[in-house]
Amino acid sequence: SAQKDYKLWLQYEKKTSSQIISGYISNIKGIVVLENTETSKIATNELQTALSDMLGSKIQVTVKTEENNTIILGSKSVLSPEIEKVIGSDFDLINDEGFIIKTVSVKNKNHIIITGKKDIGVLYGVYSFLRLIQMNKPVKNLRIVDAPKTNIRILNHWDNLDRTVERGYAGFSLWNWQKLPGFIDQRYIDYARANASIGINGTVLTNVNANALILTPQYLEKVEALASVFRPYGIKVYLTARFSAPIEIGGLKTADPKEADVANWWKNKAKEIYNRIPDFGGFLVKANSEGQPGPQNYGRDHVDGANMLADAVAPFGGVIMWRAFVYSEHDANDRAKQAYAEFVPYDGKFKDNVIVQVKNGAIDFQPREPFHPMFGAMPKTPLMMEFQITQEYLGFSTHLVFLPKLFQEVLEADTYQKGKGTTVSKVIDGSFTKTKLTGIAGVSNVGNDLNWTGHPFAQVNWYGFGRLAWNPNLDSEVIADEWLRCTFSNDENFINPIKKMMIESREAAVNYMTPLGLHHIMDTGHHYGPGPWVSNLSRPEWNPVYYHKADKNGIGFDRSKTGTNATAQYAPEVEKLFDNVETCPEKDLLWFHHLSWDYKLKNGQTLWNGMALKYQEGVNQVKNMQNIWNKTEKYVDEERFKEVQMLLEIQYKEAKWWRDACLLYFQQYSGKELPAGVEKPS
Ligand code: GCW
Repeated sequence: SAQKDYKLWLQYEKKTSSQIISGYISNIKGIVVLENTETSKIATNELQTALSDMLGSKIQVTVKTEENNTIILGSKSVLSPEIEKVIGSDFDLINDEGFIIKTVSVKNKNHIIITGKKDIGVLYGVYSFLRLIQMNKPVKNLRIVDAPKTNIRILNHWDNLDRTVERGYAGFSLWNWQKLPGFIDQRYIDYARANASIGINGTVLTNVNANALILTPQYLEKVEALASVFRPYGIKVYLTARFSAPIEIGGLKTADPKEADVANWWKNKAKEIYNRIPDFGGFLVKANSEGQPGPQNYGRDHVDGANMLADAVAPFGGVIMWRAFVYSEHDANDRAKQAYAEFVPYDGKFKDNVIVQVKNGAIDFQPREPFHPMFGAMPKTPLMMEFQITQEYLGFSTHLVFLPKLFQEVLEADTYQKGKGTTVSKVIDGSFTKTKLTGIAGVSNVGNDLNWTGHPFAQVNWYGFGRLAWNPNLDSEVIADEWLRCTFSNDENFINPIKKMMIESREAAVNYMTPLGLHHIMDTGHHYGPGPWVSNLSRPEWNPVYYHKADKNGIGFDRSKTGTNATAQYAPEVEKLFDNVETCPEKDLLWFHHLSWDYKLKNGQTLWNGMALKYQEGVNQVKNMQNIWNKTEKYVDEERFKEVQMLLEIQYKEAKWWRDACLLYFQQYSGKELPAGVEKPS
């Protein structure tokens, strides 16, 4: 039912095996709660209702610590000395958001302790414990010690105040500004709960392109109401700061960051916000990017702008997330090089509470991009990752594409900036920069659709983002496994094929959209479907032809030293790897090289034939996904089964559309026949 879709990965389905139930019940006779904070109440309620639902009988909450086989909930400061002693040095292994789940024996009684340094750790521990039960895992002799590896684990909503969502494909914005602050939609609470269950601890409510109105008292009152809902779930609210706000809502003549009036305006604005929201997270800023205002309008630079804002929020512990997504039409040579060129010289110049937010690749959330060369190139500056969870270039919420696979590929990439093993994840978790501020942002795919994300399988992209933000080293296969069990079923006959389908889905999308390093060949504006022929846009670097550069001699963007030399922005080892067409991974081939149609691929095929076969492979993979899904009817509720079935049918049709459109278009240049095995366009 629609309700199932709504419940996301928190289904808490009743166990059907009485053996499994009695196994759990023997270890869980009741819940003992040691503290009474808002967060602790949420943890208790979640644990009690989830256990009662899954085990089919009410698990009681008591205060009697002397009973046997209870779960004891409480943060470090409220534990009895005996319990604190048995937890012992495990507390040294976690930070303030971490948790410990441990089976202990105290005065001859067994307990499962769920604790942390703070009550939020207890809440995270409860979700982790419930996940074990959701997955039918044993809860005997537990010792789980876990803590997030990044500080800021945040969703970026590209939500406008009129409730449209830029690049949002799941309905309108969740935030009902008109009814706030008086009306608290249950959905806000459910949103907070879903985020807390995967460790997300921040949310930017407004679009990076949004206007400045959100910073006026009328709106701040509404923001305050949302912040109060989210607070006990460990979630801080952040806002976008439009750089020209002092002019638009402040009545000033300028937004020059070096003007005292401007700096003061921001200081007062920060004070006003913190008066309402003492734990306000800070600002996210898109400046001098795609026409947005910024310090460069006044002859100042990113450092001037970011540091001025940083000073305004610093007294309150706020941070500035300053985006590095910049490119200019005045440098049409290679857009991929511009952010690095502009930002790397600023290394070490930003204030301590500034973190620079960098997209995973240098162009724009393409189905595949090599990792952004800024990662590892600014050792004295905290950099945070910006992933896109919403599928702007990956089939919106119509195509099934499992993004944790993409995220993992980027996080595992080796920058070599401090020798082998300097992976992007080590830049992100701060072990490379040794900076205190760390973070991962995900552009949210959530809207007011009944199922939150449009496609039932797009829920896993939200889930997986949160899990990877918590632990950037997590394997995407583990994420798929967890999510499937918590969302659908523990039946191996379902899990195994569907997991495989999910894991392959990302490569399938790359194959039928942009194989072999092709990129940015989607249609204009909406970015849906193929458009490699588009060449008439006002800015050269918006045109797909700028990226594929196909002509009768070949195809691809030469970013090697014979071309734009973008490869020189990477560490020498990586530069060499990408620069040499022999060693450049074939998945990135046309990103870095312009090659003749007869160029021989590793498998002996010509580039033209190999490309055509990749497009066909993508189509075949989607067909295969359909076959796999069609066999799952008996494991899935009818509604979700049918939804996914219909969506896969559209995806199949559109995979063929991509294949046919791209191959017919490129064929004009290659002048070659399609190889055997590639279906003729119908
Ligand atoms: O991905 C592109 C999008 C814009 C977006 C911009 C950005 C929010 O097409 O819609 O604007 O990037 O990230 O700033």
